[in-house]
Amino acid sequence: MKLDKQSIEQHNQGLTAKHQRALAFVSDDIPQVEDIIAKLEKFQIAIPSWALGTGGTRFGRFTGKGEPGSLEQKIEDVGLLHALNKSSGAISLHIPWDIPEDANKIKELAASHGLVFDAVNSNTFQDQPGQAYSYKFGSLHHVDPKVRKQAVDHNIDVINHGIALGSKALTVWLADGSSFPGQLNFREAFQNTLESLKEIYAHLPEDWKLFVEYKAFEPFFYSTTIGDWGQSLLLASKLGSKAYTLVDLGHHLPNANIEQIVSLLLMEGKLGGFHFNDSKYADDDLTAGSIKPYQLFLIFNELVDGMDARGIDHSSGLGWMIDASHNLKDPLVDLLQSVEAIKIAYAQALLVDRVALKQAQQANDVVRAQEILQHAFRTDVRSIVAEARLRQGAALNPVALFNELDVRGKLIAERGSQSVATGL
Ligand code: PSV
Ligand code: MN
Ligand code: MN
Repeated sequence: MKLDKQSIEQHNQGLTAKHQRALAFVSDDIPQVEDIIAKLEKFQIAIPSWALGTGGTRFGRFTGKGEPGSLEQKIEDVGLLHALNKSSGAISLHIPWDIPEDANKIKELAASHGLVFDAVNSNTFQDQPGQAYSYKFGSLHHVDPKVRKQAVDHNIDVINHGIALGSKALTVWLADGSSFPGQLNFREAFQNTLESLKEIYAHLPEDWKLFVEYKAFEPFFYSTTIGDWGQSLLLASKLGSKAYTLVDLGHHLPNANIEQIVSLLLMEGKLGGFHFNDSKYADDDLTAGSIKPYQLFLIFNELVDGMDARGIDHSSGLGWMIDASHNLKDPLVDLLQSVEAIKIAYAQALLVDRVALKQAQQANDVVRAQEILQHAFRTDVRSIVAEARLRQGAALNPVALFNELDVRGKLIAERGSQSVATGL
């Protein structure tokens, strides 16, 4: 299904008066509001193909209905999101869950929805049918060179799919690790990983990036071979200028200061991008901003500060992606909420009075520094984010319109109650 312009316009008309009142009220005190709206209009967040279906937990999966059963339908779903918010103009694929049989056709289909292809993701954390060697004890770090070669070849294959689709980055997340002391020689595991990544890196086109994701724990519980940002940064630095660290917000030990990590990676020119989500306990993959919205704001505060310091374009300089999993909510609604939360945090970070903050820091004025940040965080910028959407022809309230139009009901009517989408 595709959304027609008329439904969006009709929805917007009904909300215009209220929206204008809220916008006028908040804009009064924000002289740079036009600049903020322009930045918001450009800011796009990629949707992961694996978050369009129900993920489930270790204990079960309560499947939704009308979920996408093919790559074409996944693209259609992201097209719906993009029509509703004009902020989800890219899809991130996961190979081999998403095999584009005919890349040109898939590209055309995506383009007809206004979508491009973001980073492609490899999968060496599951065994695939017919695969010669098992990844039970890891992939790129494996003690057996034959297993490592198989995993390297897979990543090269993923790069080739990405080239055909116009992607510009490969994201590598490894499940490689150990669950018991003594199981692994840490140095050898790291060195094997580095050597394997070097082979993959050698196949990257000139204008591509390699994102090295890290994760503290899970699926293994004693050690992870790329377990934190230091290990990822070490690998990225040894690999070369096309390799970067990717920060997934759910991949840290409890209470980690992610905004500080982000700040230093940016300073070093090694922050490649993000997997946005939120969590309370572990890699919960919940809706961005649903648990710790202040943390999300503080991260964006560092991002804006660091990107401006290095002259990095906010919209295109880094990879902005969601990585989420849905068990309770409709995946599409959840993704709309995540995109909204990300844009709110970004808008609030753009509000921070950086000159005043600098003065407060230089004067060790702790109270003032906190006041400045919290003033921005406590400003209700929702109407500013909505205005950016309105100007792009999207919905003033995407979630409300999704429900008003009974989008899920229509997808169920079209696709049936099947649910074969792969979700993490
Ligand atoms: C597993 O933790 C994970 O969520 C990683 O964050 C990856 O980015 C994602 O799966 C897709 O492979
Ligand atoms: Mn991730
Ligand atoms: Mn994860």
